Amino acid sequence: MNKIAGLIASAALVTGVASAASAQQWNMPTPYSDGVFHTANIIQFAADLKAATGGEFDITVHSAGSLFKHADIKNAVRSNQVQIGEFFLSRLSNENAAFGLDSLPFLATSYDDAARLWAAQKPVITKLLAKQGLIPLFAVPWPAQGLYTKSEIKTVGDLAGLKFRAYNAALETFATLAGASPTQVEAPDIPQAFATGQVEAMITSPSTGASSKAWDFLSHYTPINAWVPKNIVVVSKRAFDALDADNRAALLSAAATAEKRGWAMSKAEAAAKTKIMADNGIIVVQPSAELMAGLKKIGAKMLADLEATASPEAKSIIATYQAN
Ligand code: PCA
Repeated sequence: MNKIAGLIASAALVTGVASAASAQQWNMPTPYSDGVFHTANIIQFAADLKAATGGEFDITVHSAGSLFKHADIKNAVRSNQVQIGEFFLSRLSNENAAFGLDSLPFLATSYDDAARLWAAQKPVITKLLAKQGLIPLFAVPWPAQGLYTKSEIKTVGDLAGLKFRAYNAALETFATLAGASPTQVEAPDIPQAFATGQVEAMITSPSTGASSKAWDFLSHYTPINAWVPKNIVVVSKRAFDALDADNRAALLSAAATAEKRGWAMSKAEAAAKTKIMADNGIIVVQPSAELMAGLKKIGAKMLADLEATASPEAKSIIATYQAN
């Protein structure tokens, strides 16, 4: 019996099976821990949906990669092992660069940029995901990505040789071009990776810095605001099409509310979580002009490389984004 069949069987034992025709019991794997605002937003999304449908539409959230590992969540939805799931959108850049543009260094660095980029990206990736039987429901950005180290970083040269935690291909390239040595580590595994010396520096949001208690294993945070990447929630088209009209409307309405709430939560996070880090002893250093110039040069090279080789879809998103 696979994990889902087991879950369904045990749920059926508890509830005594039969339910009204419109009752829906969905499972939703997510990658990040319960303390992370994305997860809190999704738990609220599930609660809103349940309340709006008088308890009929019930989504069980399986956070922190507990049901499916992050790398497997998209395919779990695609293959209808679960109806809905969340993942870090730019992880799909290996399928098409269109998915990865929100992680391209210094292309979109503010929430306004991120909103414009998402407006350009959404119609294109909606088409790409439709080919896989997936429908995007909503996307929520992380706060802008900053630099975490064990000493002050004054120039790109100071990053040379550092063992660097990465979470996707773009960050791996960025770290490599900065002379560092990247290793992929999932967010819930960050404390362990630093504790064992597997990594010694990272780029992530103040949210993840605080949720992984960065003060336990490093000392400096430099808000370079390098990009504003997003999580996306997708639903299987088959599961969506099987919903009755009321449940479908309730799902779309809860998703629209969650998207709005998620962006607002994200905007409140950067300052609040930077303060928590400072309160716990992290030294917050404003980046030097020299560091920013060096990092932006790497970003410009990555954009030029991408424009030389990218898919037509990715190019069209960049053109739309830069025209607006
Ligand atoms: N936190 C996640 C993705 C981006 C972010 O801010 C992570 O570090 O894995």
